[in-house]
Amino acid sequence: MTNGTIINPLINLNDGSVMPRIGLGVWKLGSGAETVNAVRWALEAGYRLIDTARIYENEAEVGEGIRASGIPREEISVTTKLWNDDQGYEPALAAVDASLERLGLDYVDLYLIHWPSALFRKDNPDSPALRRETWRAMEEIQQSGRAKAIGVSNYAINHLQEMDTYARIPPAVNQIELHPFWFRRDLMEFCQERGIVVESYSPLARARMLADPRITAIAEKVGKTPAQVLLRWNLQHGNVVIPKSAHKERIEENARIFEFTLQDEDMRVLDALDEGKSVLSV
Ligand code: 1BO
Repeated sequence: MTNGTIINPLINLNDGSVMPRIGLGVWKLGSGAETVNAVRWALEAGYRLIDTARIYENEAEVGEGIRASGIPREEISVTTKLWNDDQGYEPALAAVDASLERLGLDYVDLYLIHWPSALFRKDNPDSPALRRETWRAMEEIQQSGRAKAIGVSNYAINHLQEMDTYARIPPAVNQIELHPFWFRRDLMEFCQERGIVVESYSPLARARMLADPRITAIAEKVGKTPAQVLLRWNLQHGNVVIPKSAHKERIEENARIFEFTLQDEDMRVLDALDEGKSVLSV
């Protein structure tokens, strides 16, 4: 697909639908004009995937940005996520309706369980039964057409294995923190072997890491920015990326990652940056 200023290829999901290889993530973008503008700029630049969540408190602004862009709804892939205190069958069904209402949309393209644990439920925060009940609701949400595809986020291998015991529909996507400083190759390959698309959030790690000399050296060699190199690394591992930015130029820069290739030796240098843990403070 060619839109705006970027070429934006699609990836096939295991349910027969597709999603763009790059999207705008709006985690930590503020409510109000910051998110509305970022969404509009991204869509004008050719992005066709916007990733939000109930907990980001900007679903309404995402909907506003989509409408302000003038781009037909059916050309845009919208993801939102169910927050931890909405886990469970009935709460999950109510949560998707509330998210759709805030977005001002009839359906989302992808609905995700944000975390495997109902972290804020004091009664039973890590309950396989609760995960099963939530997924039962997710399957109903997909069948009712309120979400075209369903998936999970922050699921580890054991959570995905557990799903084999109860899921009638497998997750289409596992959205996880993934970048060279937290490579998670085992989890990535486990998902890929099962046809679950890995969608990398925070693919640019932290700003200070963009200045790492091992990254800047590759960036200079290929004539791209460190951010473009990190995003390209993720793409070449087969993943979808959803970098966040509130800046128009940065949003456009982040999307120009389809017209160059990292050589195997550069990929190996980046693979070796793995520190084995999250670099974020959630
Ligand atoms: C708490 C939000 C993590 C990224 O979606």
